[in-house]
Amino acid sequence: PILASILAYDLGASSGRALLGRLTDRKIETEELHRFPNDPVQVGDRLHWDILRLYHELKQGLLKAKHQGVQVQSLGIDSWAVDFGFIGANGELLGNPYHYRDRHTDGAMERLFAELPPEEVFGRTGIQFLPFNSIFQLYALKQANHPLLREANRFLMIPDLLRYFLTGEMKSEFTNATTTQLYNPALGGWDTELLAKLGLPASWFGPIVQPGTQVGALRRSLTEELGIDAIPVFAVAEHDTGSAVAAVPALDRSFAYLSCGTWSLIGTEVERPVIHDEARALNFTNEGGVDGTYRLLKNIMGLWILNETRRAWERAGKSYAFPELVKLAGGAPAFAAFIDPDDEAFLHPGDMPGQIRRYCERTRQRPPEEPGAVVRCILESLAMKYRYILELTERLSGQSFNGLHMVGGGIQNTLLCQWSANAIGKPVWAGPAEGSAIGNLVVQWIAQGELSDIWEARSVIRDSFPVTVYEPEAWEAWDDAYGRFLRATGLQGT
Ligand code: ADP
Ligand code: LRH
Repeated sequence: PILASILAYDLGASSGRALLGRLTDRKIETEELHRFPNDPVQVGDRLHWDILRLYHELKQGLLKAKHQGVQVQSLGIDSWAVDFGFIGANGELLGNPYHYRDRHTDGAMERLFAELPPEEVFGRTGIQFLPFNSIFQLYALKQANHPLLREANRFLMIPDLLRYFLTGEMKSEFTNATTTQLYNPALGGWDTELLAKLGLPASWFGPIVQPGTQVGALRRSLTEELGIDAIPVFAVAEHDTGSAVAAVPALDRSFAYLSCGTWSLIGTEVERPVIHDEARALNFTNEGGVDGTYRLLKNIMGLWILNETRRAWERAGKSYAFPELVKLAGGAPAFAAFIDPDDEAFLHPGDMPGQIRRYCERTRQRPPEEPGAVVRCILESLAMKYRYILELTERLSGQSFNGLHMVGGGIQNTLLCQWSANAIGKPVWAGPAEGSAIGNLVVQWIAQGELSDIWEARSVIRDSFPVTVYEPEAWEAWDDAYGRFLRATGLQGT
């Protein structure tokens, strides 16, 4: 039988997947159609995304659907934020998009601030300062007099670019556009004054569409290549964090979330951006969401540190599966050493165990030696930083949360979920793991009138996917250790 489904492509910094979704009687069923690694490629000093390979994997997803006899009714793509490609006058992609962890942006933020004060940039955009935001990437390219800029005609974020490959239509999607730090929520569009001040042509930045807008269909050359029918293509919340938060199965309108993948993003949903001195001083962001919402949140370096540590051990010939690492951490001594996961030492790829060792030496702590102790240090430090940022979110939003929703692949790390509950002293509600892909699906269903709005979608998600509850344990020990975490990392108590 031909099964009618919709398709969500979710591209994370670790892996990409294609999920099929069906909605019947207010129940969502999903099926993983295709999963593939997203390995960046280092060429000389530069780190790139393998964008054509990713496009190839999108096509593999379409072929798998065809071979399974699935009739795909629509599709959407979400991915990590901030990165982009340029299209030239002939309509072709110029060069290979850079990875946001490439070092070409080192120092660019500070140099830009010498020309344009941070107060102005934050006041216009409401976006936190991360050294790799598109604004700083573009500034770095400009300062380097990069040849790309001479030929560039249009600027497209990664999902916009892949959607362009699929359909031939160039449109910028709102949620991801906000992450460039070139979008002005008060103006409701690209900040052309800011672009002018930076010497960036406004003509590069095309029309912006809201999540849930159909933007064409698969182009003829592609349907002929694959031997399939034209499928309508939707702009969803193309920023993966926007899609993940759309899928948080909250019942209460006041809720806190932790989107837990390669990054950890903690915050709350707000009706309008929170742009004032305190938000800037705390470096909180206001990223665009679905249905006109914003995400008041902060980035935490997240499981990247664990993933990169695991890769370093693998290079040294010792391979560990994630569950094995979690088990080793569980057996290591508690609260032996802490890192601030957001120290810039942990941003770039490289020898992560070495960076952790050097951080501990710098902060007069005994560095963890055994793999279990290293992983324990990473996971406990993440849990402590979650408490720190959750408390700041409460302060800034004037709310008090009675628990934390966790979504994303990181919830498979049950120890991290339990320790997060312990650190915050409140329950953690974990699920769904495929938050971004499910958020991608529901935005398509809302657009097609199958769901009325984001709140109906959240209640359907709640009824369709299991949520694991982690009750806090050992509060006194964790609270006491939190004081030591603050002292070791030099973070100020809230
Ligand atoms: P992204 O979307 O950023 O690529 P995901 O949301 O897919 O990330 O989360 C992937 C992360 O989840 C991995 O990097 C890893 O740290 C963690 N993870 C994946 N599988 C497991 C597992 N079986 N046990 C513990 N952690 C896991
Ligand atoms: C998470 C994410 C996050 C961004 C980062 C670049 O995947 O999109 O929201 O800050 O990647």
